Amino acid sequence: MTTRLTVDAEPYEFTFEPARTALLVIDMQRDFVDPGGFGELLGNDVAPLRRAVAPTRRVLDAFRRAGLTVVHTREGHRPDLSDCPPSKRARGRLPVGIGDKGPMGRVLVRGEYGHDIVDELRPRPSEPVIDKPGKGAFYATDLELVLKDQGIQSLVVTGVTTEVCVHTTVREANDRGYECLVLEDCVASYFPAFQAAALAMITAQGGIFGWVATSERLLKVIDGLPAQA
Ligand code: C5J
Repeated sequence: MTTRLTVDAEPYEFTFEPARTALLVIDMQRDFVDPGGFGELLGNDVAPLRRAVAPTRRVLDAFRRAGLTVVHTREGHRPDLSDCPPSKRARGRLPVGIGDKGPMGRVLVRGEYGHDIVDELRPRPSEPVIDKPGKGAFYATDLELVLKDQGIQSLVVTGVTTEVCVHTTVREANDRGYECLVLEDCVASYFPAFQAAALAMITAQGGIFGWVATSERLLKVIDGLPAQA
């Protein structure tokens, strides 16, 4: 029998089949979330992003306990920067920018300490990690193939930043037919006004890009699933 669950969400309830749902953890990398990373080099206070770590960990634990699919993403580039558009590297005119040596290694470069995911959300070996050169997790990656192979239809979306990589990915997913539930306390922006506007844009016009709920509302239903070994 197919299990379907319903979460109290905006603009109306979100219904999903757990076996066909993946938790997507977007770019919870030290470079965005921790002091000394790219986010701070851009002049941001990283505290609002750090606040998303604990609720995301609770959702991650619930998905793992129920044996559901988890996929992580990381934004970054090859060490030779051959997949980094010069326009992206030049933007911001930063004294220390993409590819340069920062306090946590070369900024947004794969294999560097800052590029990796924060310890609290470290992926398990069974959880795919999608390395992406852009903002959207579908662009120039095999995310769609990974999701298709696992029969995924719905995405529970967490990560940073809400108005940049989360939004771009939700828009890409929406155009590919995925149903997206964005967890408002598990996504974060350096800018409170952008956080509010980005979430409002998702649920406007009857949920033009998807649904929004708190992690507490989702956990209420996920925690009712039997634990897997
Ligand atoms: C940004 C991201 N903001 N992960 N990346 O450059 O949102």
